Amino acid sequence: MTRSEELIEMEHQYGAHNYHPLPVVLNRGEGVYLWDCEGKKYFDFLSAYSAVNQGHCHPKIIKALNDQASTLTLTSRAFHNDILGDYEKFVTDLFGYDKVLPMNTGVEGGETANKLARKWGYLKKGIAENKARIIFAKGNFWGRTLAAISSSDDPVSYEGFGPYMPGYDLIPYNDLDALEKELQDPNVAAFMVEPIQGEAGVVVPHEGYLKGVRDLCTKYNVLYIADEVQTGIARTGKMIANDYEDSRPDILILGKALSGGVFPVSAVFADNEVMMCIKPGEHGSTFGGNPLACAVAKSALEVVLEEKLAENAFELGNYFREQMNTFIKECSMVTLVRGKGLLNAIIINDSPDSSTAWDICMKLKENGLLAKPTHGNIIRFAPPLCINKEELDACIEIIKKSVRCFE
Ligand code: IF1
Repeated sequence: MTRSEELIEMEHQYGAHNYHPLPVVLNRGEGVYLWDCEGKKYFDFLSAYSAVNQGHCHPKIIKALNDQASTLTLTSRAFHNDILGDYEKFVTDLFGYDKVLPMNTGVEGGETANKLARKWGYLKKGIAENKARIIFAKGNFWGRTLAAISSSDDPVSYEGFGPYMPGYDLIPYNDLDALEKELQDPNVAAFMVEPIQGEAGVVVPHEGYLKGVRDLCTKYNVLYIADEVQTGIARTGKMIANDYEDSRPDILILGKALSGGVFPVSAVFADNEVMMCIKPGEHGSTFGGNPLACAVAKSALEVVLEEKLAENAFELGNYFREQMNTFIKECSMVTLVRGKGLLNAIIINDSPDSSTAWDICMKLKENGLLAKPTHGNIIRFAPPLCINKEELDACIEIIKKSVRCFE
């Protein structure tokens, strides 16, 4: 039995079975590369679901981690610390909001945004107590909490976990008419949506959708909450995906690559009119805004800026889709490639409940590239944004070679 097999067995025996990972056991990461316990090297084409945009174990981020970890890691918010204020100024300047509420995971960011929206609905919009509604798009994914699954239309997410959060309703994604119809209800406090739906299979809305959302939310005095946990931090070729259109969200949620995958860090941004609706003691978390998280996140953002990762993602993303579209013309196994920047996916020409996408990912693994199917017959391709053209060309060849095995 190899070390990897031993470790998989231990996870099976002693760990909850809440995942079905690809059978690979990684023990080292550097830049765009991962290694397994037997020393095999892989290109990482998932980036921990866009949390490792800066590349694995980036030296600048690891230095920030080590320096702060040996100085002061956690004070709780019962006291101030000398890192938080500087970090809050840095990120609110960078993303252009009055204030930030620091949390830890993406779903905590979503929960925070929902609480802010409801509170604003009651205090500012005048919605009657406990009547606030939040609208979501079908196909959304923002985490695993009871509130998050209450807004899901994926039975795998919500079945068996009821009863569900009241005041949540769904409309079709990328449908401005459906949105306008819902927003006419004065009880609607917010519309929460991903600018590109990640888990749904990298679903890119039509050009102008985000601007349309912005304008409708303004027209009906509804808060536009943008969930950029997966699309943010340069992944789509802009610092946030909403930068592609004139669609500034009222509440912006960031997570994942906010820390470069080194530490759980999320953040909720809003201007004073919204953010000041939450008073001392009404929200927070033990680790929210801890010095270690702030030091890591600030260095992770500096890496994005210094290494121009958004520009690289924009340029190499276009190149990747061009190359894959050429490949599709000669390969019947793939029907479509879609995405923005270096958040892309291919649609496999087989039924969603076939094992083909999984089998292709197993072949990719054999050929030295790690990716994982999202829903059914869709494979997401999201390498670290520090990838260069030579590395991307090598990955494109691996993808073509692997897919051809199933023709
Ligand atoms: C897992 C999926 C992706 C997210 C968006 C909020 C969150 C996520 C747009 C919550 C998290 C993660 C969760 C992770 C796998 C991954 C995922 F497959 F689950 F759906 F990326 F698509 N908003 N997505 O994508 O952030 O609380 O996880 O920090 O659950 O294994 P989180």
